[in-house]
Amino acid sequence: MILMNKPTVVTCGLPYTNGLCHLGHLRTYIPGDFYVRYLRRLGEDIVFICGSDNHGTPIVVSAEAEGVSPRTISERYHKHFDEIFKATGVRFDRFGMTDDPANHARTTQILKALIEKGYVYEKVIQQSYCPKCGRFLPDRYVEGTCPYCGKHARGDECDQGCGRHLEPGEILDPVCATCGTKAELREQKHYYFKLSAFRDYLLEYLPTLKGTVNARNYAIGWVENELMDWCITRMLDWGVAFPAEGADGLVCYVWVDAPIGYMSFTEEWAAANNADWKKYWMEGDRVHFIGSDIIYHHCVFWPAMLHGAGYEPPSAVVASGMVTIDGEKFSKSRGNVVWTKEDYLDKGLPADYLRYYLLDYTSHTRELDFSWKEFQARINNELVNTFGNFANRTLNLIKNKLGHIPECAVEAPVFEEISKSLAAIEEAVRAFEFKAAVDNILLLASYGNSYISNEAPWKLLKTDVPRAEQVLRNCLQIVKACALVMQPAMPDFAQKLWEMLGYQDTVEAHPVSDAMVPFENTVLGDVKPLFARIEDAQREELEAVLAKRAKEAKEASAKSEGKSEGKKDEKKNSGEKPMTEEEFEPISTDIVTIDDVAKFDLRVGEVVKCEKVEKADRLLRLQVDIGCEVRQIVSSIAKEYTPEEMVGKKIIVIVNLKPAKFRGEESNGMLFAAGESASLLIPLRDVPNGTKVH
Ligand code: B3M
Ligand code: ZN
Repeated sequence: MILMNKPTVVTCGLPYTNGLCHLGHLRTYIPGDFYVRYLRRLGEDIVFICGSDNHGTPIVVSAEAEGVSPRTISERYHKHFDEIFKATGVRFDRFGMTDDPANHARTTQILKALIEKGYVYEKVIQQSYCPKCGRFLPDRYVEGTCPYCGKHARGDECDQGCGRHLEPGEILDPVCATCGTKAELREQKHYYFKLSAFRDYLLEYLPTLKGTVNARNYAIGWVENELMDWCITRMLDWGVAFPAEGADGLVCYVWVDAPIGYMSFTEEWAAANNADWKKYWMEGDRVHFIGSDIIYHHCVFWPAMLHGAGYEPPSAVVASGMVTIDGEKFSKSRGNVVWTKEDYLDKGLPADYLRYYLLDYTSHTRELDFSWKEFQARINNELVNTFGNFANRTLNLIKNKLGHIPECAVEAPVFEEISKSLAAIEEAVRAFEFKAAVDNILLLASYGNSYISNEAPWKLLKTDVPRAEQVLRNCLQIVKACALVMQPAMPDFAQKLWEMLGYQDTVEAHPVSDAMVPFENTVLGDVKPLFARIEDAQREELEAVLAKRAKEAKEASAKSEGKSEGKKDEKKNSGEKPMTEEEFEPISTDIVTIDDVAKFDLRVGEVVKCEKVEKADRLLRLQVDIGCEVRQIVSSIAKEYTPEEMVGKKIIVIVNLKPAKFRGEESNGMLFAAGESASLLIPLRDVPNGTKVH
């Protein structure tokens, strides 16, 4: 948890300018924006910074493909992201470009400082060179095999295997990504950053790094295991020129100047607002919101660079889990993507619904699944039925039935409840538990909803008007509190509610603590339903867009591969073909300890009997001998295995799992299987039933 009273700069990872914004991006930005908005309403001094990441080979490759300059393509996508952020209420104080002069200047200054302090050295390395294209092959220009895990890898990242950053020259069997020619190795001079010299520093610093635990643990594990020096130059003519004598033609690696953007954009903001950027970077706190695939860059490279150049390292790194769509990995090539503009905003859906979904679906570090069905259910059940219902019932009764604002004082238990909510929300926000924060906002509305239902002021109005007034007075205070605390999550709806409450100013101008100030207006504004339902027909239309895109992508890929779908699946299941980028599920950053693993009591068991479960075409009922007893386990592998083929198999089972029922059948344990073909985990050598797996 960060308790701030210092000036704080909050940043979000910089989107590359070679693609459109999709929901995966917003998983980081919306919680970042929520955090900033909430803390500002607690009175904190925060500057919120982001920008676009313009350098690096992917952008050069896209620009070449389109026949435009990398600057042109960068400006186009920069504008796109800027517009999306404005439309989704993600309000950066500065949204800069890494190719702008301020970033060139600050990157040059930092590199010069590192060179001067002896943290940079020259080295001649063997670099891939394409004899056909007649050029060196930095990063995305080369493909080959990852030297660590053997999977297909691209350029500077093993993106289909272990996820490691790869240094120039490390990739095995390199081929030119443009023309497919086998690459030659040629000598080239590069500059290296002595990352290895920062091992002790990082091991001391990282345990103090705040933010989400996935970021800290992942980085510590990395530094403890290996810390290699880092090649920080590339032979390209797009990027920040490397400021060493004799470094002609070399620019710095994109991961050097990209995070420096956080700093240079703060400088740009400060220059335009007569503020002091150093106050934020040297004295205050720096909080970085990122996706969990770039933890390494933010928790290892970046603090070492900052420290080496004489700046303060990040105070907190907040890493969000990845997004899946309908349970499947996000994939542009498979059409499994929801574009923020085309699929969401252009359909007239309120940005606040998406903000709510992304904040409240699950905790920040976990994988977030998006489906239109779940989206509809959450909006209708939680926002419309609970929040909206409570606010509208209260305001309608006062405006249309009572006819005036009750004048009695709010009862103490109501203020106690509001006060408890304020404390719980603040604690959750400061601990980066955004789901818990939004849950607590909803809980306040739900408390109000139960209160109004139980007290039934519409009945009291006929029997006991003073009591009805008291109840409605209490409800009105809760509605006011709800509007104040919901604003950072759903700014547009909060403002609407605020105006219904009769306020003329913005809700944002008020600290959240005003929730404890008695409602002061003498008249209400226009009262209208706060939230609109998502109807089934609309959901079906939205689903159809996704389905159509996936179908088209499938057809296009079948066509380009010239194979029938059947054949393709067969191959995929046979294990001959390496996984594609889309098939590979990212390694979880949700780190567990040995103690967590030790909780799983895994045993070797033998299937002694196996039958199909009636009326459940996916389920098999297995009797498994685990040494001391025969256990019944129900497993959804009926499509992959016949009962006959299961009998006699030795498998691995977890035996201390809480029993569960499937289609009325008790299952007392679970077996393990890999992939879509449900390849069973079996012991390689024969061991007695009941043998423990360590
Ligand atoms: N441009 C995008 C990514 O890898 C990359 C982030 C830079 S943050 C300094 O997610
Ligand atoms: Zn790898």
